[in-house]
Amino acid sequence: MATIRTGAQILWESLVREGVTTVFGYPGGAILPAYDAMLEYPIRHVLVRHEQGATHMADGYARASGEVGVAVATSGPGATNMVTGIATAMLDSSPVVCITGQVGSKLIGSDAFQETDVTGVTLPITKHNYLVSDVSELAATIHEAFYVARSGRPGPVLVDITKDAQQASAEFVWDDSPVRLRGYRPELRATEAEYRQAIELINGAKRPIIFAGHGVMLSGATGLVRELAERANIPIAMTLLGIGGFPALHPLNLGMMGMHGEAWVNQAIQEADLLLALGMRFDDRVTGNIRTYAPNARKIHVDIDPAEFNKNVLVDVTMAGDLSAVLADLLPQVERGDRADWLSAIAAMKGDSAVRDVQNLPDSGHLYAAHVINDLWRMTDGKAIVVTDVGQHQMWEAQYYHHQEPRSLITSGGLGTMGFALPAALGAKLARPDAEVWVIAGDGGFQMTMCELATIVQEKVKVNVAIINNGYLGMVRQWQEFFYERRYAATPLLSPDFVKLAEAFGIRSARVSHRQDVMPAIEMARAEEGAVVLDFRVEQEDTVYPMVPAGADLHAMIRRPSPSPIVETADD
Ligand SMILES: Cc1cc2nc3c(=O)[nH]c(=O)nc-3n(C[C@H](O)[C@H](O)[C@H](O)COP(=O)(O)OP(=O)(O)OC[C@H]3O[C@@H](n4cnc5c(N)ncnc54)[C@H](O)[C@@H]3O)c2cc1C
Ligand SMILES: Cc1ncc(C[n+]2csc(CCOP(=O)(O)OP(=O)(O)O)c2C)c(N)n1
Ligand SMILES: [Mg+2]
Repeated sequence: MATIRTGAQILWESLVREGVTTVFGYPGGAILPAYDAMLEYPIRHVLVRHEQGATHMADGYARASGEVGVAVATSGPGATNMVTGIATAMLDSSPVVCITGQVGSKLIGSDAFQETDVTGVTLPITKHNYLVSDVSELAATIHEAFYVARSGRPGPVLVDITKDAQQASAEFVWDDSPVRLRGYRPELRATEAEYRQAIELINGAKRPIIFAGHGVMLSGATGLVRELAERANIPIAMTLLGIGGFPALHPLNLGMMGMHGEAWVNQAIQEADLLLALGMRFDDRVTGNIRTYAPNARKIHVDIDPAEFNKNVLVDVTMAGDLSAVLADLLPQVERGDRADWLSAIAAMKGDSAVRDVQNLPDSGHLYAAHVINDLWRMTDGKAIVVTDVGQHQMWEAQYYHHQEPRSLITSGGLGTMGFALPAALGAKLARPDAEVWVIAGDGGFQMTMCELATIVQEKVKVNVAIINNGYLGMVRQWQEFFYERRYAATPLLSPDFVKLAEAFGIRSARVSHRQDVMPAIEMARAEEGAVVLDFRVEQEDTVYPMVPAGADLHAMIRRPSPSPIVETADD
């Protein structure tokens, strides 16, 4: 017997069959039929305070769990508010499906109330998008949207559904057989010749480095990467988004590469004879000047998206395919290695780095962001999910929180979206309710999406928030310090009293200005049942070191002066 459903019911029926249990959204006229039908389905709807928050929550949910995150909005302003979140997911290959309502199909093109051509607007920032105006196509479109979002290189997909398609009825037919799309081949395989070349280069290399990128996590390849590194004794460096793909405290782990990477990592890259790049895309934050990048190294690039090959860096061997599949085939042919000379040469490159580390400076009583983050790392045993915002605090997090687990650092890398952290953390916590989740945000970025504190309270979500409050748009101030003669145009930042603000939301809060108060505050936050906001008043003009100026040679890093001058804090 035919099962007749409205489009609105078909939408939820299809989402449930795709395994969706939670959606993040905000209602409005063009999506009202869908919201009305939602009440009949086993779906948790999280009412956000701004649709940007919904997309970041869906993104955080996806990054924490590996499942597709779902965001819902109405037409026009609801949909356009999603744009930043969609672009954020696109640049970091995060699988998100956005559902938007659209005006009735007969009104399209008439500048109807709240009409925006959202498929047009989001065309360049989605992996794919759809406009559905025929109810009979809805179920198959949702199935296809999830397939596109999660297959191959993941990414955001938007499905815009006209109001009449939500209201009309059709037979519900669910076909969950594998989707085949003309021109879309996510299951590429490297050739035999490429395997042979790669093996020859790996086994013959004297100074190799493995690059672990975000693809390690997306592919679930952490175990295989570790096997490879340990078998061949090859040190590993990580991109920002690759952090967690290899245990931070493992002896072969070098740390982060690139603009704010460890000095010895960048130096080692410049001296390496082989780079084995796994699921990373040679972002400009990673390479610095391409012309002088890793001049002595042969390069092997493994990636699921062949569009990344030779895009930024010319390589010797390309290997298309899912990283886990490629490594599984490669591993048996990799010879056991020693490479003790190379490892000790890199150890020597560390030189006086420890002396320059803020952690090792004499305690002046001043509070540095590094202290806060390092204490948080120690107290959570490196096992929390940390969701960062964008700026100096983000880089210090990467340097001072030593992630042992995959998917435990969630951060906006490619788009660098301020305002990401708080909503993304809410999404991460709902995806992994048993995990301890911390937000590390700047005083600037926190203010961009702090309205989601209300969502956190309404949904009773336990996340802890550490605001690294330096009174500046710190990362921009740092660029002004280095490259604009300290002309601080529009970077000093007035903030509300974050403690009172949190209290207005019904959230417990505390201000911390001294180093000895950091741990007790973290302890308080961890013990509290509900969310907690901590306002850490840190050194105002501290700087992220090392820094490779944009476009400079990777080895031309600006280093922390040694010993570092201590400057005044906000409290002095
Ligand atoms: C203020 C700021 C400073 C920054 N500084 C640095 C820095 O110093 N160092 C740094 O590293 N980054 C830095 N970044 C981040 C940087 O901009 C990039 O986001 C980051 O380097 C990208 O890392 P990635 O290539 O590993 O990940 P992505 O950009 O997510 O790329 C992942 C790659 O993996 C591939 N992939 C996906 N799935 C699979 C699979 N199953 N199998 C194989 N391949 C797969 C994809 O096709 C893609 O090529 C900074 C960002 C900001 C905002
Ligand atoms: C939405 C958005 N607008 C502007 C920027 C440019 N930007 C990058 S870092 C930064 C400063 C961030 O300040 P804050 O949140 O206080 O963090 P801090 O650097 O001080 O740790 C700015 C303005 C951005 N990344 N995102
Ligand atoms: Mg700041």
